[in-house]
Amino acid sequence: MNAPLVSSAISVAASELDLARIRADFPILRQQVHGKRLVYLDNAASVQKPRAVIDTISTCYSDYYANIHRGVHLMSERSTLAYERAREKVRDFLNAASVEEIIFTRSATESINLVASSFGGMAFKAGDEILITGMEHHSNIVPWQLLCERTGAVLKVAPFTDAGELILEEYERLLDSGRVKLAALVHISNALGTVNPIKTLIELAHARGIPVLVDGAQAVPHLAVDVRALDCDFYAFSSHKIYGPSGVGVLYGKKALLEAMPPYQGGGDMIRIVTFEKTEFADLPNKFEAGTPNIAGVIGLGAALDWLTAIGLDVVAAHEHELLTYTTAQISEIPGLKIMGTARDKAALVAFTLSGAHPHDIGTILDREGIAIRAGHHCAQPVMQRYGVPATARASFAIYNTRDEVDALVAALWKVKELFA
Ligand code: C6P
Repeated sequence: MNAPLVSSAISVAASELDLARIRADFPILRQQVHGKRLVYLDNAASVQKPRAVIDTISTCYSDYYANIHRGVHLMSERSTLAYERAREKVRDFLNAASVEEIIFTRSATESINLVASSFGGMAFKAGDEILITGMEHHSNIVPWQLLCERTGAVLKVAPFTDAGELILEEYERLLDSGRVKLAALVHISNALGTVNPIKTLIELAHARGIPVLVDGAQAVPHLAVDVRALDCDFYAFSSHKIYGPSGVGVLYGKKALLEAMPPYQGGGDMIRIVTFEKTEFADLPNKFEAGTPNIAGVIGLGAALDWLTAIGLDVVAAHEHELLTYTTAQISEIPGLKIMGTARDKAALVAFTLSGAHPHDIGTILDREGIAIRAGHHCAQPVMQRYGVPATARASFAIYNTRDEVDALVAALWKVKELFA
């Protein structure tokens, strides 16, 4: 089998961030949009893909693709090997104890739905509570509401301050009801950028015997996550936000919990023996991977993790933090611009409103300048309701963004300001 292609950015030393070389790894960044260079600041929605990932997926399809875990032929063996190697990469990336604890899904959304359906169906009865926070993405709200409808359980919501920080006393008070069966918490808010003190939140729940699911969709691309150090029970994320392809997600779960849980879906590849009377299920992790998965996508995620790890998440975090500080200072000068989410610990995104200009108008005008941002409710409508706004504009950063691009964003925002003055 061909070794996964390794990009030039892999050789970037942790101490010296060579942005030009990193950017050269992303073919899409060479494009012009409306005659302007593309400034891609919609990374929290989905990040662009480095050449290493694109080539790995292409090589999979052109050199060794077949269905996995089934064939006795060479192509199937090669695909299976590459797929399971990617699982080991994810295990290593999260520092999970075993590959049995790494389940591939379609997305962070599906990972959370898996837990809500399987663990939720097993552990909840009428009157039990699920504790979430007020800053959750819809993916960590709606699956629990569906569970509540099925079981009669009740959804509880921990509030946060105007700055976007969880109120710990309120969180503890809600944990103390004696009825909470699971806390499901976002690690980094996609609407505010808040980095929650997740280790403390997990410890507080565990002190009361409550397991914790962490929605890490916005966290894994920006900071190192060690599931054993966190001691979380479940951790969910999507490949497409961490430089991998879309259509792949990860669910980490503690082995004992996953073993106790019933399958989420039934079908091929998740069984040991099937008769019309009864089915015996496969061991972990296959028990939760029914049907043919996104084989090339999973292998592509493995390449993305190699690429990112070679740069180093400490380097990524330092660079993105610098961009965040610079952006915050620059856009705060614009009269009428209000940043939503000013937590002390913030990841690399800035959500804002500008008086007189609807966020969608801001997004459209910026697009004409070649700048891609997201405008809307960011699938976090309760956060918008918390601040009494229908939507915000949001610029979010990745490792390849530059101060230059922030300058372009700021100049364009001044233009918007003048236009709507
Ligand atoms: N947030 C954003 O623009 P999926 O769609 O399953 O890959 O990820 C869902 C998800 C879950 N949790 C958080 C905190 C998220 O930010 C997201 C996706 C994107 O903010 C798309 S709405």
